Amino acid sequence: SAFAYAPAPESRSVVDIAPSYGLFIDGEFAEAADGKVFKTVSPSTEEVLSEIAQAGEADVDRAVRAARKAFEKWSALPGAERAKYLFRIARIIQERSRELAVLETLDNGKPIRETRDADLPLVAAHFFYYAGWADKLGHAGLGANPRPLGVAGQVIPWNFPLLMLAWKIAPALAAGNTVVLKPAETTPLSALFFADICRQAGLPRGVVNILPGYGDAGAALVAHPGVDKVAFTGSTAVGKEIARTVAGTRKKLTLELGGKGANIVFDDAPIDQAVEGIVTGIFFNQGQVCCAGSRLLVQESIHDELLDSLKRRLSTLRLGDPLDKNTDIGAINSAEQLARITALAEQGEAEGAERWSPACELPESGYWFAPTLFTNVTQAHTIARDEIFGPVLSVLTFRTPDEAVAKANNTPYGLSAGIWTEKGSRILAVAGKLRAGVVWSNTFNKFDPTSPFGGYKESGFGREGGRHGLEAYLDV
Ligand code: TXE
Repeated sequence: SAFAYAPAPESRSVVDIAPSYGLFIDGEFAEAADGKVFKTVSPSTEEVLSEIAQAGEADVDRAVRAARKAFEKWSALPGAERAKYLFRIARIIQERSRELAVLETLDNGKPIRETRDADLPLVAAHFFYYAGWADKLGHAGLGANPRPLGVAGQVIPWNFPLLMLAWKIAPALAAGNTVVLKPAETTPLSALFFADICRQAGLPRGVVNILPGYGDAGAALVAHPGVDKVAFTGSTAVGKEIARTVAGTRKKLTLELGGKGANIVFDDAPIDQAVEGIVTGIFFNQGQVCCAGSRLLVQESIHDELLDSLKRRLSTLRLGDPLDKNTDIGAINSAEQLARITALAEQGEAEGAERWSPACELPESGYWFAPTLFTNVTQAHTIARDEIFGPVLSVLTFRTPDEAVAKANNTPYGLSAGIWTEKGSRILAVAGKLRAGVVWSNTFNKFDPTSPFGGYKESGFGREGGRHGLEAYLDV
């Protein structure tokens, strides 16, 4: 990527993790008002990485007040001045990308190859991209004088901790809002390092506040009357709860929720390329991806050939130490997530689908799940309907393009889909009928800050990324 900054991280020693961290409020690290702390562990070893101050209601209140105060000055700055800070943050992220990639891998469990080659370059790219918009808001096609909303309360998940932070903070600041962000309880570290980067960049105090904590802190932030805009990425259940809280207030809301993406392979697709795309679609980040291609829809006539190739490819995947740059499959983020995946896979078996995994040894400590395929899956099976959020692929078949479209759309979700075919006309025809926020063709899980991302149906509403991502943070 053009945004990569010579990163070659494989050693833990490039990152210095302190034994404890505070909340980041009004430019200072501070203990929680009630003194509560929690531990963050490395999912690949269960080693405690650090002890983190745990935000409660009083801390949320203090952070929102700090953000309100900062909003007066931040929103009044010329866009070009805000851009300077965002460009500075983007450059520091590049300079510290080795350290941040190792940190993210330790706290999340995902392979260093991914944090190094995908997460970190994309994080920097988002800050560069939105820095470029800060002085051009009047030219975004949103009207002559778009205005920031105020204080944004942002709650993010653990699957792409720093990237989800970038998706939320970069457009918010570019548009002139200030931010209170709550990272997920299992992955608070990269957000706290980001707080340090804000200080390094000289960002005025109170513009960004980081509150590690649990769902109760997220709920308090969403409900706080001093918050003007709520942005959430996470489970559909919590998203619905947040929508209920926000209903009847003046707050604006964007939600990015779950998915059950279909990867559709037609009989004329180049099989080897499709196999790579299927693997990327469901095993990238151990399948803990909202837009994962978790349902494979394969045209009946090539089912056996494709499955043979796929199984051969899965047998070459390397599972293990996420800091090893040869690792393909890292650890599952938490014991809770592992239990969820395990239960759904067991249900798949109980309902009669055929389970297969390549021979692979799981490490003794940490949270691990072998890459898993289910064949003989029908649309009635739970594993064909529920988001598993793990390295588990459900294989279904179809005969005609119309049947493929009907099956792909037969889900309450609508976040992503993939099409594999040599026929350009078929790509256009099928893509036009899919109810999904992103449709990839002959590739999967490709991201770019210039492209809007978001869901149809129960996958949420609003878009993040691109010019459309600005709209969520502006009154026009
Ligand atoms: O999500 P939660 P969990 C899906 C995926 C996964 C399932 C559960 O299917 O298996 O959700 O994951 C905060 N008010 N996705 O339990 O609880 C929480 O502290 C406000 C899809 O981890 O939604 C964390 O910061 N905030 C997904 C964030 O919400 C609350 C990414 C997400 O946690 C809250 C993650 C509340 N009442 C999970 N309760 C995606 N779309 O990519 C919790 N939180």
